[in-house]
Amino acid sequence: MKTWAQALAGALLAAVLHPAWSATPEDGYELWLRYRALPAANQAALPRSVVHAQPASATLQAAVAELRRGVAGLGGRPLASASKPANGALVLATPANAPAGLSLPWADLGPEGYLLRSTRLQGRAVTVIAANSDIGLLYGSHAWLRAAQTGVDLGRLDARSSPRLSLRLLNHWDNLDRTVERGYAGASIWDWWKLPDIRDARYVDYARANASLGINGTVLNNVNAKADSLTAPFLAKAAALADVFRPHGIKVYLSARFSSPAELGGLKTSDPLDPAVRAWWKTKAAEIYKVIPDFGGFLVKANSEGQPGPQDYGRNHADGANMLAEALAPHGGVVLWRAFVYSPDASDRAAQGYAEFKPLDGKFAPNVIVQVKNGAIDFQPREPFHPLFGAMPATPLALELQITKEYLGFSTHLVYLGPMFEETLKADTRVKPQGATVAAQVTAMAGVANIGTDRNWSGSHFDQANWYAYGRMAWDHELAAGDVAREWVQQTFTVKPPAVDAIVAMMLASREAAVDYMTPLGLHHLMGTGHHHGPAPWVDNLERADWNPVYFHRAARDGIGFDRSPRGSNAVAQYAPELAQRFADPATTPENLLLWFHRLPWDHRMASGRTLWAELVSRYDRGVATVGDLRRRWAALQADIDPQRHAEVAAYLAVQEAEARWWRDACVAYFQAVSGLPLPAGVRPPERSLEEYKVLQFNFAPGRGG
Ligand code: GCV
Repeated sequence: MKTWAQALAGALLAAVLHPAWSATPEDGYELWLRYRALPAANQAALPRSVVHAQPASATLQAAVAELRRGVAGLGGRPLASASKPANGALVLATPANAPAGLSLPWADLGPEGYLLRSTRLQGRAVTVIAANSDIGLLYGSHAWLRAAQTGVDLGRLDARSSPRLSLRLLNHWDNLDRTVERGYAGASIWDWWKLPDIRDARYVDYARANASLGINGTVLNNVNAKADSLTAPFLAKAAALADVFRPHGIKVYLSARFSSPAELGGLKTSDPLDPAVRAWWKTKAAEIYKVIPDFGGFLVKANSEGQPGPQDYGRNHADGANMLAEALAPHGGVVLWRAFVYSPDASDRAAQGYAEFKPLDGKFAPNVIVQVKNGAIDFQPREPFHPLFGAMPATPLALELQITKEYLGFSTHLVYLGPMFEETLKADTRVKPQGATVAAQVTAMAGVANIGTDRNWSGSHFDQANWYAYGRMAWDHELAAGDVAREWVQQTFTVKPPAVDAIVAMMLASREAAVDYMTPLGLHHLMGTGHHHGPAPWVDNLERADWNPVYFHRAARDGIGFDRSPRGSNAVAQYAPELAQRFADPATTPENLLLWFHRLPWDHRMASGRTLWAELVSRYDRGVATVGDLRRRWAALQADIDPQRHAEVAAYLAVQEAEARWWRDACVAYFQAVSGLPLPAGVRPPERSLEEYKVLQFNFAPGRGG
């Protein structure tokens, strides 16, 4: 297997020898805000002036600055501020400063929505960007620039968009020493040592990129939180970041360590029902709002994976969350309380979040939002949606997605997560006869960020697409993953239609490929201990049963899979009756979730006519074959992509193909050993013996849990 360095060196050498190398190198820093020159024919439609309110607020200034930057890049022309519309002008309008003669459906736009319309105003042909607020104008300006970059006819605009969710957040798992838990893109972008005095220019670009998607909040520090993040020096640093982000509509939040009253305040306890503890949090909240007047609130991981929480004092999650909510309420802050919990003695880890939280429905204060991961285990390549969605009608819920690819090949594997996000958002919980998607059950979304100090921000060029897709879908959950991929490619790589089609097709194939070569047919949690990279289905020696892959796949001579039907853990009963019934029977369970819900004999007959064993092997093979195909398709795009990024992606795809084979070979070797079955006819035997895969060791930084 080639190392990363060998693969990159090979690709760079190949690229140096290639004649197309005279093109300008790009390093990915600009993300999807590149604003490269439009074809001459499209440049004619670009404006020369922009009409806006004066004096402009900081947010309106950010909008105008972005438009200027965009028009300069797209058309090589300056964009002058004007007080009256000229032909071809952009007009930024709110009800307070709408030019005479402009009548618009303001009420439909809501507080953050925008409208783009080509129209005539005072006898001139103009484009109106309208909103009820300056932040709406900023979002509208980014939308106009997106339209310009993706080839939309700028002379015939008529679009309107408002977010359904009022909180669209990033969660950074960034530690105060600048390491990042599950981060694969360098160090934390928050340079805590230099803050608050030094405000890196990158913070502004971070805010611009997020505002372009509509992300409006960011949790700065890891949910495995240190109490120090709530001390005065760190609050000053967070306040400096809040100042940078504010014009772009982004509020700062902090992860709060539940035991802070004892750790920082010297109290004897952090019991949420203790009056001194409650008073401590109220004082702390007042201190925070003094330096960050628009502070968003706290994110809390409590009584999960060793973190402190209310259960340490015999209290429940609602007691803990409500205490914090009480402290934040006078200031308008919220508590995002995570439902990611599991204890060592549970018979089925997947059932535990529901078991602990469902009985608390309706018991949370109004400014508490319970934050639930998309699935009940932990960001696996495929999980059914978490049964808490739809099960807590009296509690606001946030959907937590993981943008960083902890279980999907880190940053070296090309895995576009748009289809996975779409799968969860559009999953029908069946809690209402007419249907009720997961998206309809939530009031907020949180994405675990994949951003770091790497020049390309996300550790790989294609991982930028996952940040992009998360933000776009948090704004509009009805977007299709393919459409989002298309606009990302057009802004990030090229607008040439055949190349765009080819890259979008690669992206759309990539997630299913990863499921196939890692955990097909509903298998889950087969990865290496701690670091979570690569296959280790044989692991059975960890201190907690539910950290071991063998706990999850239960493979033996007689079959494979986790029985969550009524004959097993009965976790299916946590879903609405219609789904519970569907998932209880292997015949009506979707095949891509079969072994999540059922333990079946190896000769179980699949829809393809193959046995389960033969189907499993064929899925592993299909995954590897698809990655090989991605590599070939990317190689054929060499003339369409700037050389630096083409070479870097090619090098990463080489790593991905080698690691897909590793996953496939190690898993096939292991499952063959436990099943005792011969390989299906014509199937390639694993390259190495099972023992060789088992002894591979990696010295990555240790992670938590299994
Ligand atoms: C922040 C998984 C990850 C942990 C992470 C945890 C969580 O267990 O492996 O690194 O911790 O999820 O979401 O809290």
